[in-house]
Amino acid sequence: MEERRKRIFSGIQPSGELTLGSYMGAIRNWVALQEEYDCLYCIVDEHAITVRQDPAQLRRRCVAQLAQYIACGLDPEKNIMFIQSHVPQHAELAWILGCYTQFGELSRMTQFKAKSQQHADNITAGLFTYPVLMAADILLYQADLVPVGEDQRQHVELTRDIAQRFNGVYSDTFVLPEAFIPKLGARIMSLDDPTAKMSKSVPEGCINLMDPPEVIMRKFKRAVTDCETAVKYDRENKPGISNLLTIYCAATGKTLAEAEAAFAGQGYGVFKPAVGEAVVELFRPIREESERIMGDKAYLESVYKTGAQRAQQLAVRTLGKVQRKIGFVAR
Ligand code: ATP
Ligand code: LTN
Repeated sequence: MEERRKRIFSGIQPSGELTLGSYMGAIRNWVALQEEYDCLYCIVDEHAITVRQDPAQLRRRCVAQLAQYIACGLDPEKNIMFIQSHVPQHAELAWILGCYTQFGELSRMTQFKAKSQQHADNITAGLFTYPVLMAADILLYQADLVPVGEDQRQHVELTRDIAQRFNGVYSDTFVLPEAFIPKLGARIMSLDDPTAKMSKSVPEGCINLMDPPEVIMRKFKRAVTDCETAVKYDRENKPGISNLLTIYCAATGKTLAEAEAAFAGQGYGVFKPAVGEAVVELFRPIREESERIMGDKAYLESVYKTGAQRAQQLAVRTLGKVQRKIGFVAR
């Protein structure tokens, strides 16, 4: 029998512009993995509405994000690329899995704690159960690997726990997924505050994939660092410079030792613009290609419609199996 190729699922919320963080932590690996795996790459609009979104912006960002995925090098022929809300099985499975998830487990999620502080006036049930929807995304497609940044590790672990629990009660149903986290760039820090994660919902200190070169250069020149001069990696004592070194190495393919040697004795005035230039060159073709693709709305529509159809074919199988196992009457 032909062996099934390993499957990958990942997604990003259209809750803001794609950032250097999401590129280094996630998308770069998606591109690298597309040759060897069967991949589904999603735009998770249902996750985005766990905090308030402007409807027109949300609609625009979903399509722009798809164009940016493609511009980053994801091939819609090789991968299934779609919008989460176009495949209703995600929400259906999430409801079921929510009945196999403990309140205590969700209360421990660090992203929930952080977001409920950020949105103290709007802590919704959706924000709380967000990780259950993420588990549904992953388990619906029997994904083996989930390429994400470090901040999502806890959610993937929870997904495993839910899957294992369900399998234990009803016999093997779900593949147990694993997080796939890059060695370099798994946690890019804010340029304004190198002790906080670079995050698209906090625009200060954030580099966007679509930022023009002069904006990228300005943000890097202003990046917060320490008041020494040596370009040396020391996460404890020099978090700003260490973050810039990580970005430089991830953008150029150099090792930390090579980068330190290249800037020995040169000071931050030379180093910071060099990091900016490396990122400008990395993003330039992506930005240009993305602008081109955005001009072809019919093409983008055909990609997300085909993607949703292909995804749904896989999703109905898992959902049907789950419904049977838990005792729902067949339709
Ligand atoms: P938000 O600010 O809305 O929480 P975000 O900027 O954290 O958004 P997400 O949509 O939550 O971005 O994340 C998209 C993907 O990029 C996830 O796999 C996440 O782990 C990864 N990622 C996000 N920020 C970073 C970062 N600073 N460094 C590395 N990976 C990141
Ligand atoms: N929670 C993720 C986005 C996300 C996701 C997923 C990632 C939603 N569903 C499934 C991987 C697999 C985040 O980036 N904040």
